Amino acid sequence: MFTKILIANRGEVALRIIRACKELGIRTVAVYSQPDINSLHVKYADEAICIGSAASANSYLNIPSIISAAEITDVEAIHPGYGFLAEDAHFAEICESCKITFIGPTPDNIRRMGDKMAAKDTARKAGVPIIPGSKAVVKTKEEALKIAKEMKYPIIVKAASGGGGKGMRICHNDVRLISALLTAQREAEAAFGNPDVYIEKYIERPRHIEIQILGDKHGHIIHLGERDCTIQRRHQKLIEETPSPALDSKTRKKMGEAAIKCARAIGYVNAGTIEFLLDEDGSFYFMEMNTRIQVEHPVTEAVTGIDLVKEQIKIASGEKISHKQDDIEFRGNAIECRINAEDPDNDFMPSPGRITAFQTPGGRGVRLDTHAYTGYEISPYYDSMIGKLIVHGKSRNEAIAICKRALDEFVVEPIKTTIPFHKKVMNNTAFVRGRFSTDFVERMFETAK
Ligand code: MV4
Repeated sequence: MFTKILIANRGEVALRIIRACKELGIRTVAVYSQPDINSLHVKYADEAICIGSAASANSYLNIPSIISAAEITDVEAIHPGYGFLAEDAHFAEICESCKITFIGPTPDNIRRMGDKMAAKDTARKAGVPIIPGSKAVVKTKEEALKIAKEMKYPIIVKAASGGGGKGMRICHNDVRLISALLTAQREAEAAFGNPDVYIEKYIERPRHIEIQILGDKHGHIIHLGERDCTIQRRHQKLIEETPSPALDSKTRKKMGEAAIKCARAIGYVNAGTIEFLLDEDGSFYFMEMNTRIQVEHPVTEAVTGIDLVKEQIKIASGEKISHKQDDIEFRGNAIECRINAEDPDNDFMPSPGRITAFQTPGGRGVRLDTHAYTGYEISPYYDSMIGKLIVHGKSRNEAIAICKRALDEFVVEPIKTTIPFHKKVMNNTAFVRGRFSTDFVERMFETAK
C-alpha cells in the first residue's frame, strides 16, 4: 500500500480523498492555487504546495507544476478526483513515466472511452445495445440527409470528442439539419479542437441511468448498481438517486450485466461509470463511459456500504477487489442534492462571495460533503458546487422525508444557493411519484412562469 499520495484537486472532492487516505493510514499532499490558500483541503492535508495562480490552466491543470510538487514531496501516487486532469490520458501517461501511480484507469482505458464513436463501437461489439445512428463521422449535408431519411426525425447531431452536451443539436427537419450540421461542427472544433460530429436517432423524454463499475488489475470487474441522474439542467446534474424508481428488477439486472460487458471489453481498471439512456418503453442504450470517480458516488456508497475512494486507492496499489458480485447488498434508498452557489430564481446565475452563516444539517441518514465553512469565500474562478447533501432511508419516501428536514436545517448566508430549488423538488408530485424525465427541471420552471 502507498505511504503518501498527492491530491490533484480542490474543493469537496479533495477533502473526500484526504479522508479516505487518513482512514487508510496514508499521508497526504494537497496542491492549491493562490486564492485557495484558506481552503480546507490545504488545512487537512499533511503537506500543501502552491502550484500557481487562480486560473485553472495555471494551477489545477498545470501538469509540470503538479508533477514537480509530487517529486518534491516524494509521493508514490496521485489521485486526480473529478474534473481537471481526471480524464486526461496524457497526464495519466506522464504520471506513469515519472514512476508515480495514477489512481484511476489506464491511459488506454481513458483514450478508448474518450472518443465517443469508438466507445459506441466497443459497446456494440460487446453485445450492448447502442442508440441507432451513423456508423462513422458525418462530414457533408448529403450524408446527413441520407441518414436522417433512413432514421426518421427527430435526430441529434453530436460531437465525436464531446460529452456533457457540448456541440449537440436536435433536429426535426431537413432545413434545420443542414444548419445544425455546420453549427455543431464549428462548436465542436471550438470546444474540443475536433470538428467531427455524428448523428443518432433522438430519444425523447429519456432517463439518464448510470452503472458504477469497479475493476482491479487482476481482471475482476463488478458493478455496484445504478444511479438515476435524470434531474439535470443544461447538462448539469442537480439530483441523483439510487435505486432508480424507473427500473424493474429485470432491466436493472440486464443493465448491470451490459455495463460489465463494456468494461470487460477494454480491460477496464479502477472506478468507472457506464451511462445509459432509458427510453419511455423501458429499453436502454449505452451512451458513454466516464473514466473517473463521479460527483454522485456517495449515493452508491450509502446503499452498498462500500467506500469507493478507498477501493480506488487499493486497486491502484495492486490489491484485488475484496467484494464478490453476489455478496453486494443494496440497502434502502439514497438521494444526493447538489448545493451550488447559484440563484435558482435567476436562471441559476452564479452567486459567489463570503459565507457569513453556515449551519449544516445532521442526524440519522444524513451525510454532508462540503469544503465550505463560516467565513469561507466562494471563488468565482471555479465551479459553483459548494457541497452535496446525501440522505439515506429505508425507502424512497423515507429518504425524501429525511432530505426535506435536512434542507430545512441547512442555512447558508448571504449567498444564493440551490437549497430552495431542492425543497421545491422534494415537494413536487411527479418527483415524489418517481415519474419524470430529462425535461423535468425545464417543465418545473415553465409551470412556475
Ligand atoms: C441523447 C438524447 C436523446 N437521444 N442522445 C445529453 C448529454 C450527453 N451525454 C448526451 N445527451 C443526450 N443524448 C440521443 N440519441 C438526450 C440527451 C440529453 C440528456 C441526457 C441525459 C440527461 C439529460 C439530458 C438532457 C438533454 C438531452
